[in-house]
Amino acid sequence: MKTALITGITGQDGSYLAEFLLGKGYEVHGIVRRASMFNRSRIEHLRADPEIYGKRLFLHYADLQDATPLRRILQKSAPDEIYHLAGQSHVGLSFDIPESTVHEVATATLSILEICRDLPKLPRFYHASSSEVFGSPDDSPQTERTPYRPENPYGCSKAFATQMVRVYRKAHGLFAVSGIAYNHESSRRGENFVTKKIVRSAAEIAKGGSQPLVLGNLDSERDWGFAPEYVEAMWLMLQHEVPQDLVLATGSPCSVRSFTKDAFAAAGIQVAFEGEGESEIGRNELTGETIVRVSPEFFRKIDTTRLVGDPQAALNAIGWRARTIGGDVARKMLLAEM
Ligand code: G4F
Repeated sequence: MKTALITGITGQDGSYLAEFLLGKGYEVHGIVRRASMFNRSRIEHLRADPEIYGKRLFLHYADLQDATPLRRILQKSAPDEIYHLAGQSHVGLSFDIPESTVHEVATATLSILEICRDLPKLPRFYHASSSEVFGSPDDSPQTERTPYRPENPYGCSKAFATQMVRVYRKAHGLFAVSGIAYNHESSRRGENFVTKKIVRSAAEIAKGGSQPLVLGNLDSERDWGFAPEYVEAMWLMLQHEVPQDLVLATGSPCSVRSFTKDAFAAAGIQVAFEGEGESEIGRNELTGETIVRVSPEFFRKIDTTRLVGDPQAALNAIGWRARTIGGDVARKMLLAEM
């Protein structure tokens, strides 16, 4: 039986990855941050299963910034594979809390790499990097060779961590890789990400709610995939014979406006957009009621308007391709929300 350790096991990706690895027969260790309120809803079904919890799934308390408990947990659990997914992941918020973003995303990754280097059995290490390392790139789609030019504190932290993974791979011989993942969503997505916000509002309005959905930049385009498919790519990257950083993307851009239309359509509501910029609104085609508004509150200080990744290298190296893309993600999320 292989042993895996997941940082960020209570998050969207961590919870899907835990299910995936348990399904493959792994013993899974997860690191959770202590808080006065439990925030483990995404893994509660695993914790409640007496055949799994305490037998093949173990949770350990540690803060990413405390190297000593992290070292102890890694020494004790002696994982074959580490999936490092934890850290502040909201791009907009990173402008307001840049220092803690850097500590959680950049410095914590370095600390774990340092601990790994000293372990008697070197684990394979997956780092959850992000398309945000590219900033506003000149190339489209972006590939593994696109230069890093991050434009927000989150992207800068991910760029540092991604480069460090490369340093530890080359200088210390660690099997350490970064998945440069584009947006991947699901019903387990946090509520302050735009896709979840859209499907939640579409479901509420479809059930008779009257509060309009208030969004920021509708023209922004992202490469939206489906999270459960991305955790399989993470695992495949660690099974590969050579360590290699890979872009994990669908290859298809989709605007916030288009995602919104698809989500509402799946709820049986056709939205017609009119106006421009901050005065743009979306009306219910049938009733004429305003159901989408734009507010400067949700615009970012700097926002990449178009991010789309080239999935070819991942297909060639690990045989992975995203199957659920853009509008299909909106439909799946809407159904789950309803
Ligand atoms: O859903 P978002 O907040 O995701 P974002 O910023 O692209 O980041 C996500 O994907 C990255 C991978 O590419 C991850 F690294 C990162 O951790 C995270 O998972 O925003 C998507 C787009 C942005 O352009 C944003 O400006 O939607 C635009 N947007 C428009 N209105 C909005 C809103 N974003 C949010 N969160 N809320 C809005 O009301």
